[in-house]
Amino acid sequence: PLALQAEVVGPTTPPPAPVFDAQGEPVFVDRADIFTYRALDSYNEPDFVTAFVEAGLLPPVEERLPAEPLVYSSANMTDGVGTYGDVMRHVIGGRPEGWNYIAGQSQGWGGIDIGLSECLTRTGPLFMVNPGDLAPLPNLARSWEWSEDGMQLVVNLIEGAKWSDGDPFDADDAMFYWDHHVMDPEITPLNGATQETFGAGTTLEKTGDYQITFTFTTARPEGVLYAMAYGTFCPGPSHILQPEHPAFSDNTYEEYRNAFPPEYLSMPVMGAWVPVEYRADDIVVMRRNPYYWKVDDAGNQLPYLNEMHYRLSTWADRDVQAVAGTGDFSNLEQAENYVEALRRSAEDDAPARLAFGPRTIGYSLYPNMSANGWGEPDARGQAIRELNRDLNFRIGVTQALDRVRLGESLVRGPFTAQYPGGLYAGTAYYDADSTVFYPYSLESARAHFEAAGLTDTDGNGFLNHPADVLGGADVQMTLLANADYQTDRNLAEGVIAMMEEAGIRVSLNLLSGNDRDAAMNSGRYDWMVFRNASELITVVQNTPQLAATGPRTLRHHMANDAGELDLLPFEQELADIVNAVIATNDAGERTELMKQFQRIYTENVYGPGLTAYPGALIINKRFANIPPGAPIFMFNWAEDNIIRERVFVPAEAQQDHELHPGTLPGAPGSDGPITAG
Ligand code: BQZ
Repeated sequence: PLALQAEVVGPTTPPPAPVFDAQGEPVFVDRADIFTYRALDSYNEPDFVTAFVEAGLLPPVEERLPAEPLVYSSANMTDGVGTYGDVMRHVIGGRPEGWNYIAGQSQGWGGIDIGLSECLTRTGPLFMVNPGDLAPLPNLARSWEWSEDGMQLVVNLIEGAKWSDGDPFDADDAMFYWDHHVMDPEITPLNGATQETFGAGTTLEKTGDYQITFTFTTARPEGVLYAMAYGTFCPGPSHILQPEHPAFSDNTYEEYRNAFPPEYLSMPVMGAWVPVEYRADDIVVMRRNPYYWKVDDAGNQLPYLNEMHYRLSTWADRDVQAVAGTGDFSNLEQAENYVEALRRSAEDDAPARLAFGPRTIGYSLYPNMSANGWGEPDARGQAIRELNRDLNFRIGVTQALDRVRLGESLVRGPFTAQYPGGLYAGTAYYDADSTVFYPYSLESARAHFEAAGLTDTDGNGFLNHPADVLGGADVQMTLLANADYQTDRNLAEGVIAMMEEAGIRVSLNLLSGNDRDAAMNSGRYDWMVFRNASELITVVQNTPQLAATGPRTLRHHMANDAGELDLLPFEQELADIVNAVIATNDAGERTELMKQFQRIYTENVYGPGLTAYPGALIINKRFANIPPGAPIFMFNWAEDNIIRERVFVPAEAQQDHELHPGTLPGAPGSDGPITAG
């Protein structure tokens, strides 16, 4: 043991990150400065939409809007009241599985589902809200009220709003989502809502045509307002979905999930644009929703943009096209593309604006922590999971990672920082003194592997299991990674090379985004490289996902088929801390709890960090009303943060990109967009 200790390099606090300042400050406001709900004297719509009204195909605009629509204040819009027309041309690397978001289907990401699925509250734009007023924005829920004892929350939905096909939106839509999706263990909506997302034991009831009421088991769990935001409380159109749901039909769950393939056009949505065209591996086109329930304070029905394109390409192509001006928008998030994107954007004739934000893009390496059958591992996989649960093994893994080299393999310069894992440096709840960092040291890694029982017994350069495990075979792990991103591949390859130097053989399991998500959610992996989500940035968004607070909340440790979780003592401690964070509304207490969380998380190498770096928003210069300082990722992605329904192109800058000018969505499931004539 003495000799071993001599080789061990002990933990420290994390090394300071290179300074990299964000290039744009948000204009901070209170939530009520952004919008209110109220009736205006009159409303406007694009002329071509009026033609539909005149042809008897649509009711007049004031009848399509709720009595009190959501009214954006032009004082909060960078460029003020907009004009109608033009298109935002997105390019994405994902592929739509279909439109059944609440049954778990992906629409291809890149802002499609964010735009289609309106949610009870909204958090993307909170990057610009004064810290003193920080709480979710109303959205489909226009107000809420806590009972005196805090055990209930009455939620008032907007009244008189309609789905894009004219069907009323009401409490039945919210209840269908809750009763037959959140509460149905056979279904997981996209983005993973489960019962625990809203607090274990929480119930929801319809208490009016436009009112629902939560009942909790703890007093005033304010985090539920964040759970009501994207992506965990975004109801689907019950009038279309319910007849296909297994509880109301002969369909299997699989048939229900797949009942609305991408070819099914004009799926009813509450979002600003409706899918009207789909060509596999080519494009999804959306047209304005004539029933959209938001307006500006001059009475113009939103959105300003008539059309949205989602070119089905690659994520890397999104950067290239946005910089070149053939696409309009990109979250610059793959660090390999930074130098070229920066160079071109700095030129005077660059078509697009590029602005870096805070360092909130980060990757971690997650061990599958379940040893009781989740994902049905074979004997080899089971042996790896038991190693994953050994702290010495995890310390060995983290100390085998040279994070400086990993970061530089993506991009040189001041972008990447060594990331120990857990909360990100520079975010509200981060505390450096509570963050444990195990420095890179191959000797130390080997010593820890040895302490975990691994030695190279056959002299082939790779460590072997002890004789009583798999007959003392070489340790052989697989690493799951998303094939759709160059950065995910590069990091995975870097990890594999570094593990090999430490004597651990790793093979790469690269899957396309949708397949990666399926493998991840069903626990079919040993380790995975994962781009982190908003809980590690904000703490308040997706809080239950910070630890195993329920059977299916923590990505790398979910329950087996019997619903059992085999949490280690430190995992239980983390779950208890996160539950305490959820239960308290005392800011000071939450800060203290999150320090404990960070210490236990990083000390135990729950998910070793790889690298963290800033992302940049690239938007074509013709667009107006882009709020300054919008981060590409914080409470949500920039597609939500910039409030696309308020974005417009000034008349003189408009271009000719509409593929279906003059049209509106047709009937649900029909052939495509229709004209008034
Ligand atoms: C942003 C985002 C909008 C999902 C997805 C994708 C999926 C994950 C994640 C990002 C893409 C873009 O991210 O990379 O910049 O446009 O869509 O949703 O990585 O595979 O499952 O969580 O949001």
